[in-house]
Amino acid sequence: MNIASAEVVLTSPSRNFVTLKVTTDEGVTGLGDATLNGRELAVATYLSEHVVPLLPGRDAHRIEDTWQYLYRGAYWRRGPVTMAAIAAVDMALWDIKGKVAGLPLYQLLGGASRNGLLAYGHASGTSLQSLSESIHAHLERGYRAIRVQTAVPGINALYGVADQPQSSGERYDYEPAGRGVRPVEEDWDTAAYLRHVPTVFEHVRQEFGPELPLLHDAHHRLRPIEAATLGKRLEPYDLFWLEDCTPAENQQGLRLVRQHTTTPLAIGEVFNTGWDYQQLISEQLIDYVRAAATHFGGVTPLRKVMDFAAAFQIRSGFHGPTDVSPVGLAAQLHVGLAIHNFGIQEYMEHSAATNNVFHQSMTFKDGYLHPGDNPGLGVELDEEAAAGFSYQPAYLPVTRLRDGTIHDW
Ligand code: KDG
Ligand code: MG
Repeated sequence: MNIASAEVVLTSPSRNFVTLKVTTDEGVTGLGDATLNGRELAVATYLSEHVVPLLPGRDAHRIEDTWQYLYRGAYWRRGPVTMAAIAAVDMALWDIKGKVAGLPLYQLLGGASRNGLLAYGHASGTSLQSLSESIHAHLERGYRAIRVQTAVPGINALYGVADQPQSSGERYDYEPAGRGVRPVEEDWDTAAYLRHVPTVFEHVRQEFGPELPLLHDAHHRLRPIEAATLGKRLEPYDLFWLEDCTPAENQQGLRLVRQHTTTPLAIGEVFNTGWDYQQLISEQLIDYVRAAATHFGGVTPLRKVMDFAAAFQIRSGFHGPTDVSPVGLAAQLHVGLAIHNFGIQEYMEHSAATNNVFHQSMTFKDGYLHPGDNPGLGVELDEEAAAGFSYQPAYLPVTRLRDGTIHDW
């Protein structure tokens, strides 16, 4: 069975998504996610100009061979644009293989290692009161693990904090960042953040008790010594993880963080290959792998990095914000269900408009996700609905310090 054609679908039902649809000469179709938030058109062009023309006539079953062909054949290696494009092809071919076999993808990866995937939701608040309401709302929706982000006195606008107070049952999406041709600008003050965050966790632990798994995302804002300080200050509150405490490029900086704190660390949502994890995993500098199938070259390398991580007792915590499409989310749910070293799965619920474009077999019940048992990935694209939403430029914010210096967002 050969690939007959492939097409790139751009749609924007409340945010932008880049999807690849691959069709075989037997009429089987597969979907892949290539969404790269803020750089969608770069991936769409990479796919349509440099990848789609190479696919017709290739054996649709030779997934590893096609992956290596696209990766090594480009000569230029790695990078988010290339790896998101390769991811889309990889996912689409796994989707096709599952449909041909009549099996959900997780069965092809070795079958389920558990009944469902523990998911964490995003609670946030501009005050302790609204944070508390947000946590309660998430618990009522079934979540059994909660990411906690709050406004910080002295910082005007902050990632991960919903502007509006959340009433029970209301879904929120702190992204997309304002649509427009330029990113908005936000501010940052490390000292204010380091002072405030431990007081928030003290309050949350007092109110919600010791058992609820709590997570926090530092979003690449800290230097190693600052991250070590935060990790130490958070130890009394027993976090499930502290995420992206430093910028990902400085891998050896994590040694310093590790020397000072036992707060578990999760890193890597911006990584795009297993090589980015080489030092972090082999030196046991992290506890959770944050990669997303979409930005990491697809199902094939995600499975490989998790097998490498398993030897070091490092577990998964795949990146699952709404800028990963339902197709990309499904891909990592199948991997998470199959691998032994699953840890937790991030879950930001997609909007109703997105769910009308991408029909999913995935379920969320009592705090656990399951990819469903439809053959392949279990996601179908409603192309007519997708065509109703055209691409709109949208960017993540940029951050400046008080003196105007650009900081990590
Ligand atoms: O596109 C950027 C988002 O994916 C990112 O800000 C979300 O940090 C994030 C997370 O942990 O979900
Ligand atoms: Mg994050």
